[in-house]
Amino acid sequence: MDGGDAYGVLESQYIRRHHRHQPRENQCTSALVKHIKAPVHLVWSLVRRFDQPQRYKPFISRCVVNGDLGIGSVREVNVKSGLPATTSRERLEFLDDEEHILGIKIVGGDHRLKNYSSIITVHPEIIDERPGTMVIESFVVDVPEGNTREETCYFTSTLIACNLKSLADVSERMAVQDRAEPINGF
Ligand code: A8S
Repeated sequence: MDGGDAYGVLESQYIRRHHRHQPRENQCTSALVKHIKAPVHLVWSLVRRFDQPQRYKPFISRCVVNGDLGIGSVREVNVKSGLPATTSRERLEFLDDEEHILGIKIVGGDHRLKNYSSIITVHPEIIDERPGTMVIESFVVDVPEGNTREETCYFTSTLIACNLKSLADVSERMAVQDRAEPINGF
């Protein structure tokens, strides 16, 4: 992660502060940024639910967490058909409701993302004079044998971009509904 020209000043600051991965020789890392026209509390309410990733992640069909939810909790995720995987086992590493930071690690499953670790942070910003949200998601993962660093980065970033697009769609729908409620409840 170099936080270089691809990101704006604010993005680079947040990335330097919260998204410090230390990739080994055989790993790749990157960060994606998404601007969402919905307030932070709505976006964070979706992101923080480690037990319900299917609320916004379009490729997940089912998620089960055994036992109490907390740091160290493991979720068993089922992936929709058509993808090169059916299951993933993921552990909650970090959850900060004040700073809006979620960290997970993938610890198993029948896919190719070995030693995958991700951080997602959620920051307030003003978009079109309304409360909006900047979401940053970064990851580090092994480059599998037979693949290049570029292929691995592209594959992973594409999936995350889809997740962030869907997070924006769901949050923005919730925001519109929230704004309409006083009228509906009149
Ligand atoms: C996330 C991020 C990713 C999830 C990927 C990258 C995954 O769920 C999918 C396909 C795979 O091959 C790997 O935060 C895996 O969800 C959609 C099953 C892990």
